[in-house]
Amino acid sequence: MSHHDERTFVMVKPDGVQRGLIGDIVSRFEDRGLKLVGAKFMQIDEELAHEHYGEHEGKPFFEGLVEFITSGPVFAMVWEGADATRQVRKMMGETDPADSAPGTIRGDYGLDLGHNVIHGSDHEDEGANEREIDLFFDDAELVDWEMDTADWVYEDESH
Ligand code: IDP
Ligand code: MG
Repeated sequence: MSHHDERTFVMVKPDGVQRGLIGDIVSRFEDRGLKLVGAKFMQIDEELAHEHYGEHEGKPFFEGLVEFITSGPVFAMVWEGADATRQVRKMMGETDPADSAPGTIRGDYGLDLGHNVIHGSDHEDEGANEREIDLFFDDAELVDWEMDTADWVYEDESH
């Protein structure tokens, strides 16, 4: 593996699951050339929600955020590829769907800040991707595999 092995944590939130957007969102990352290395359909409990969103504890929207993220199933994923964390954030759009460009996930599917369809690790928060992957996945749940199309996604051979 090489510089194409950056991994990031991504999650379809309860609103995205309820609205039937899992398939579309997975397709966007597949189409981009990213490699899926882990995925699970699960419900987040209170404790995990507090850990995952710990940086927002004390903010006025925190309790509502925890209530929302634990309110129904989510689809948690790990995607791998060159610059994966930043590229996924670009594909997601801004935190507020109202500020997100059409063509981004939040810009295409959301209208409301609290219900913004998707979570992705923040590339501006050093190590957030690895921390979040560890929080949601055991090592054994992540799959090492060769994606044959990588020869066409990347120009060089080092993947
Ligand atoms: P991010 O999801 O784009 O990384 P963060 O600032 O980390 O955005 O906030 C985490 C989540 O908390 C957001 O995705 C959004 O659902 C929710 N959130 C953030 N700020 C507000 C707010 O001011 N009001 C309500 N919900 C918010
Ligand atoms: Mg964030």
